[in-house]
Amino acid sequence: MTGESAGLRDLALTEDERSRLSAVVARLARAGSAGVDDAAWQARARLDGCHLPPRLLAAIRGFRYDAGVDGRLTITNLPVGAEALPPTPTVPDSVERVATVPATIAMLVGLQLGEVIAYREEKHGAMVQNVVPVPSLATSQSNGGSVRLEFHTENAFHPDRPHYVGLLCLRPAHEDRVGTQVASVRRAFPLLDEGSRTVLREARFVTATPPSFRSAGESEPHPVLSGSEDDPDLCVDFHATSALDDKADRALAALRAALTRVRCDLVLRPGDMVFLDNRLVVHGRVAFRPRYDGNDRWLHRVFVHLDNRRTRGRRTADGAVLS
Ligand SMILES: O=C(O)CCC(=O)C(=O)O
Ligand SMILES: [Fe+2]
Repeated sequence: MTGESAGLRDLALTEDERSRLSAVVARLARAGSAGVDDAAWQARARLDGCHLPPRLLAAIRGFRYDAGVDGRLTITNLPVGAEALPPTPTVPDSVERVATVPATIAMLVGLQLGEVIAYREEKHGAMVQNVVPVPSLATSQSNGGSVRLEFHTENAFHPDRPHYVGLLCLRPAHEDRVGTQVASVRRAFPLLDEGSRTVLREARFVTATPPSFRSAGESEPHPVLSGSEDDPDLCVDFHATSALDDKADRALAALRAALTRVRCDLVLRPGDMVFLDNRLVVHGRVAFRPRYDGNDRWLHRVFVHLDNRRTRGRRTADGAVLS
């Protein structure tokens, strides 16, 4: 692993940088009001994003090269216009199709990291998705729930799961401590014994489709750790992944314990955006008590892929939605 020299892991925008970013957002808004799912809008945003503050572009580039030991990049002081937000949505599958200021920012930054993509089967294939508590989903293991959300690789069951997950905070939770929890395999791996490491590398696990996907199903048997011997990739969902035998089950429990030991709690504030490397970290969330009063916690989520060609066969008309 190349360590921290690869780039900034935490970037707080200065007031000048914030203004420069606002100017890019305003210019994009003047170009027309087509939504963030429109291919022409995305093409424009991809180019306009090249004018983001240089330090931000450098941090994104460094993160893409190597996501660091913690597998995440946090950007703060983004000009999301938190004072002018509508009430937090409370319905299932809510998305932001309009090029609002926060949706534009999530897209601009995501499009510099890679290609922003979505899944036809999830949240209507919208690029910018709302992470908000939903009354009918309160007890579900989904981002609309408010019970503790187990550590997971995003869309672990999916062969084309996102390389990165971006979460932009628009509105914080009522309770200050409500946070996304993140744990990096780069920190947890050294804590695993040799026996568990070996088992986790074998195709002795299956992962079910999450409730957010319209079609139910299960993956083929897969390993949880793959790639490099000493710096592996991780793919697991502690709610949806099951071991196919007892030994594999014990290895899964050891991994969960190791990830829990090294986890970090991130309390995102309005204007904070975190990108997680979905190959290196799992994420989850603490339980919280929503009020459904229009002032609940509200994040925008975007998924980012590298290598657009790899998924071309599953993207209609070379668009950004995977079937
Ligand atoms: O609410 C959060 O902080 C994370 C939820 C989540 O796992 C997701 O939206 O993918
Ligand atoms: Fe997630």
